[in-house]
Amino acid sequence: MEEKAQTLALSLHLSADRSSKHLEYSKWKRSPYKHQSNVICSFLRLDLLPAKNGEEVTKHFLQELLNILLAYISKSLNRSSKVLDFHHPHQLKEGLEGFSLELQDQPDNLEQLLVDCQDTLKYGVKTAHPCFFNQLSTGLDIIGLAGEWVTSTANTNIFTYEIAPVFILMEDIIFKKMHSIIGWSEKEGDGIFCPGGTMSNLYSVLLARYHFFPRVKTAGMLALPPLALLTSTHSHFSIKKSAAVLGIGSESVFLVKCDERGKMIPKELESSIRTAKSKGLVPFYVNATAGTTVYGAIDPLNDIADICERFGLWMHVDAAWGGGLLLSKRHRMKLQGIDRASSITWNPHKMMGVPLQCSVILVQKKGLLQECNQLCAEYLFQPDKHYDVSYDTGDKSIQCGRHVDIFKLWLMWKAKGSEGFESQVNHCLENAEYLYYKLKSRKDFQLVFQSQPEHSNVCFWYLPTSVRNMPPGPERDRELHMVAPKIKAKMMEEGMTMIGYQPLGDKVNFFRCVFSNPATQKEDVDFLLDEITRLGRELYS
Ligand code: ABU
Repeated sequence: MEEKAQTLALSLHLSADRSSKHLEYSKWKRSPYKHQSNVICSFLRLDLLPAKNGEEVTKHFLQELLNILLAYISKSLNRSSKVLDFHHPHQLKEGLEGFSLELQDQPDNLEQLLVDCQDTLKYGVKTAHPCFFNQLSTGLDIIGLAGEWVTSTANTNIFTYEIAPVFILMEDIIFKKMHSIIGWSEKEGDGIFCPGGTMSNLYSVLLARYHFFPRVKTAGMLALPPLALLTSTHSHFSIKKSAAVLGIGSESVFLVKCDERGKMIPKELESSIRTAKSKGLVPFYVNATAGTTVYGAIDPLNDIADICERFGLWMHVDAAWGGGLLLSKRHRMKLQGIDRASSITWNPHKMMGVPLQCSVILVQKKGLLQECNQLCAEYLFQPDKHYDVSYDTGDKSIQCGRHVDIFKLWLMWKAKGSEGFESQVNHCLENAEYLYYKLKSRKDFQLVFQSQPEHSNVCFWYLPTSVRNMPPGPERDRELHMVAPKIKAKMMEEGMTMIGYQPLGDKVNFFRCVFSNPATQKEDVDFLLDEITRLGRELYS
């Protein structure tokens, strides 16, 4: 509460008489007492622009908001502050220290709105914190944040050049850059920004299906034979989801076996293709993953491309997570063969640290996105406009309205150059290597697989002494399965760090640590291990 009072010391205060507010505000601005928090001003949303003389109040309100945001950012990066202040859903619903989620008929004043903004951040999770390891998207790039602010201020849609001229050209520039990084020729390549990797993967299935069966767009499912898709057992669930959404059916997705590191086995792919055919299905699409969600495994792209070529199949590469590695001379070799893909998902909001959300689907065949999705709505895409309407790119999308996700990426690229992204990626993988070698040397931890990770995912178990002393077998597995959830629960209650866990295949619950935050240093990795050990000892002593 004290913190709130300090941050809001200069903020707006409520008065009963709304008609005198502007006068009151200008008097308050000139007042020698303006730094005292007991000066009463009363302002509501209607006093902000576009209200007459609303500039001052608007400026003051936004400056106060900026102070709140700056305080939050500093706190997020302060290692001695918590990553989260956890409360159960019922506690937040009931309201905490005056923070209420309920909505009333009467408007709240601007001071209350500022307090609400502050509380929303307070009870959220500081994903920029150097000890937040829970998700693939972490960190907070200040230039990216500035980009998002500019984007929100511009508040435009990105379907036509006429309302988003600069953003549309920026998209074009970034797509060309990404195509050249992938290794596609200048004549090839297209793309569209999507709301997340799942949507990018959905596009890939949609495009592949249209490429082979263009009648599907108008005739629907009647134009299709029974189809089959192939993807690895470690791949993202969005491939199955896409099959379900597109009416192909999740049962038509064949899950191809992986090796112990989570990489698709090419021979198994071939055999799954033959199995699908023998069942009367028509395989048309293979998803290869460059950076699986849990292990960070990269499928053998060239081998998969050979098989796709031989069977005449569409090859998609889900590089939502791994795409960022292409920016590093040290690591890009791991994605050799990606240039042979027909389509690629790449999430700059993951490894490249662009603020959420920023995801693309890149397509090798120019024009396919447009052909597949265009419906030529006459109120948006008039062909007789006075400019080159090929820049009205919105009809490539399955959406109509789209958030502008390009600007923050473009601005970050300007600020860092490709070299800045490269060192960011290298730094994250160095952290992963550091953790890997630390774990290798410890008896109270066990790596899920022994070889060095290809990406920045490091998967491991914490072994309490009681578990360490048990012989391998189902009883030990049962015990070990409970360790990560118990530690995670206590970790969240205490709030100093955050890491994810999951079971996978025949492996019981294990921790997955991922690095994508440039703010994370080796001391944070040490802290994570110390915390897990401390919490583990407390729970299992
Ligand atoms: N598949 C999207 C994000 C997954 C993760 O952050 O763990």
